[in-house]
Amino acid sequence: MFALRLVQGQLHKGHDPILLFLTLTNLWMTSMNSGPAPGCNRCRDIAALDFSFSMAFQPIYDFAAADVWGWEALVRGVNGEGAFSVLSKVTDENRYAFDQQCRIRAIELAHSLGMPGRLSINFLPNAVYEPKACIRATVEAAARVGFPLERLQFEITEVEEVRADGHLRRIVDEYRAMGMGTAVDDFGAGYAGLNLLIRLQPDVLKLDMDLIRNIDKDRVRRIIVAHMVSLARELPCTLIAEGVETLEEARCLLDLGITLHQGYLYARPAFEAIPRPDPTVLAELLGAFPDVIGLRALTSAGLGTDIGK
Ligand SMILES: [Ca+2]
Repeated sequence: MFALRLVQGQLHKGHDPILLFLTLTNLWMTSMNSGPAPGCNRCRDIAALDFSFSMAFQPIYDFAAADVWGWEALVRGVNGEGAFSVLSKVTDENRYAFDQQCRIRAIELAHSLGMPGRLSINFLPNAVYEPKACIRATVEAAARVGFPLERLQFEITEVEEVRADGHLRRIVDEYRAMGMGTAVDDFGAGYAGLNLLIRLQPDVLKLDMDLIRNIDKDRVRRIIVAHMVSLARELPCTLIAEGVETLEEARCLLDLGITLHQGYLYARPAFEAIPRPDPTVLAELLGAFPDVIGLRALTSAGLGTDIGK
């Protein structure tokens, strides 16, 4: 019903026909991908992981607040090896245990490092079967170390095929009710992002690095991202640009009104550490955009909409 209202809203408001086409395509794909939810048995059957791993953290900077907004936790080997060395060991059998251990490891590390802002954790949607039961270990880990649930965010992507039966939406609703945030990861990398946006109505959209790369030199990317800014304002939800690598890309994003940035330009992920963004880069950008501080982030309703949340 929400999706239908969204399409009606777009027609009514005369929105971008390309976006409308993509939305309709996604609705059709969603309707072709429905299926019954499996029962919740995995929670009682947690296999022990036969490998160890750790985490690196990368900051997300908030220009409107002139401060770090949060850090994304990224899987690493125990000696800092790349994510693939760990993810290649994840199977259907250990996926649930791995997802649980990722959350716990990220929360415990964030606490031990004295992380002051949000902790954003990548999430394996199909590793969660029954939202209330499967969040228990996460909530317990946060309570054990005193990490507030309101500072936790889960990033959802469609790397794996995601069930289209409302399962993910129930997870998002449960997490939201507990004060945690949800983000759609890699938004704009194919049609999957729109599918998730329609189904989940997340708090945050993370714009994929392919949209950000060379945005200053590419008119089409700028037009698409400008429309995403309008979309975020109307929904409403927060936009984060990920994969920002050059000052020119950062300036272009600030020009478009996107104030939350993540990428190598600011800081590379640091192994078992919470790096701060490069102060030279921040000084350069804040000097060029002095009015950005205090700008209202793209988080609140403003344009009047019948879409609803
Ligand atoms: Ca991510």
